[in-house]
Amino acid sequence: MKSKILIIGACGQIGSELTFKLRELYGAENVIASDISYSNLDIVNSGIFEIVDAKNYASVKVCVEKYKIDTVYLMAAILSATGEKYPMKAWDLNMESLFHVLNLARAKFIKKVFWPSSIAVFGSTTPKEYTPQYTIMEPSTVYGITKQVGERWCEYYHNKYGVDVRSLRYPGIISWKTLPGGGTTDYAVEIYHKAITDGFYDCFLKEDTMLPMMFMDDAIKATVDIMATKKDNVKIRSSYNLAAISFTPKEVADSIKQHMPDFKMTYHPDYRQEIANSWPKSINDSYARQDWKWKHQFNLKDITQEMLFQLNKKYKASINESK
Ligand code: AKB
Repeated sequence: MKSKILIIGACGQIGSELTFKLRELYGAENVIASDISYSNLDIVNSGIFEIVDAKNYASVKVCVEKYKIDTVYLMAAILSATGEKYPMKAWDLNMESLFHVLNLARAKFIKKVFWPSSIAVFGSTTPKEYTPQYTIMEPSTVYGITKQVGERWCEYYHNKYGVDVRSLRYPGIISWKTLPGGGTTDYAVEIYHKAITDGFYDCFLKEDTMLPMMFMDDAIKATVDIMATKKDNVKIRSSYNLAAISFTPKEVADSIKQHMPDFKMTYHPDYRQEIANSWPKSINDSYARQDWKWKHQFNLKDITQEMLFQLNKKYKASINESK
């Protein structure tokens, strides 16, 4: 029997692309997209879509039972920057949604769970370069705290109740289809949009702020791969370090200038600088590479080329549509 998949938070940056990929791989009829509102019409109109409130156990359970779901990807979350503005909202959404899904797995309504963690689990006392899987973790953001606590609960549910939960510590994710919302690494997506629309970007981080980053295609591949691999290969049940590349805002600006020599960038660091300062500069993901053969593909040059190409097409198409 084919697996039935539910994506919670399917309208978001990663959830939307994951939905498209899983439909391509497992058939549109087997992948149910859900979110709290109809905020992404490309997703809403692309297949089965349900309104699901991730904070409400009954809302999630009704959908799981309706479609006989066996696998849940829980992508709904409040990210680092928004989390600092609304700490209790971030705590409530990020933790309640995780418990609902873990409890559904514990009660055997579902068999498998994917839950994203983040480099935000690390803090200013963590070694910054090539940050190891097992190290000091003292996150300073509410988002980071929810991810660290969530990791502990995932491991606990696996060890105590046999829940098959799998997780990745995503770095900043760069993509062109859906905008990210409320993260500290969002500058690395906004910069490409602004380069095309304004030829100029005012960055909220300092020019030399090095952070771990990854192109969306690589992030989706990692997610699909860890979920598809044999149970025994998943040796870490908290969350795996995951890495591709690291760069600074200045390095992205320089790579854009290779294609658009007149592109200009200014820097006005805001409260997000402090968050970025507390995160690693680069990540050691050797366990993922060893356990389930993770390998990234895209470097900064590839990413810039693809982002500018796809966004140019997208903006031209929307101008033509409005004529
Ligand atoms: C954020 O910036 O909050 C996220 C993340 C690194 O988890 N993109």
